[in-house]
Amino acid sequence: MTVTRAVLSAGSNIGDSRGHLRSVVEALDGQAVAVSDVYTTAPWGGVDQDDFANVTIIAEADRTPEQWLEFCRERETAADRVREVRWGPRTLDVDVVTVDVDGEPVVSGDPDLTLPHPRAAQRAFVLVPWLQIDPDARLWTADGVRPVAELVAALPASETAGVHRGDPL
Ligand code: PH2
Ligand code: MG
Ligand code: MG
Repeated sequence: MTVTRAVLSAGSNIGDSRGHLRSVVEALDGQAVAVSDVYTTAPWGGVDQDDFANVTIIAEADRTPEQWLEFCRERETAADRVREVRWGPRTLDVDVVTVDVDGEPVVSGDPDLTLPHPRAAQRAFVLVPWLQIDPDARLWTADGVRPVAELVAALPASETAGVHRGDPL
């Protein structure tokens, strides 16, 4: 058995967003080690749409990276996710941000599961909630392993200004 540690980012801006986010934690069934509060976040990616509710989750289980992805896809399907506009509105999006195996980050260019998530370092809606639950978090980037706190500090104010901490899930 190999216990791996995954950082997952979940977002929703259609329907019962808190309920959709809660469904992810419930499905983890005790495998969630930490769950951030729910952040209200301005849409990232240039599509005009409602704000998102976002959480970042740290989970540990005997799952491979592919099995973490499968878990995410199952949760999206269970929330009646329809894939339409890229970066557009959705009932539930669950992304694998990082997976650590034996304390080392998995680095993969596989187009089905690129790890770490290729846009994580630019997304305040992923990093800010992650920092809340793990102030020492580090993220592998092409420039080396960087403290998430540094990555957040380096983001333009326009990115972080739209990210607002709300209540626990
Ligand atoms: N997800 C997207 C596109 N844009 N913006 C925010 N703030 N939060 C998201 O979860 C999000 C987004 C598609 O994955
Ligand atoms: Mg996404
Ligand atoms: Mg996704």
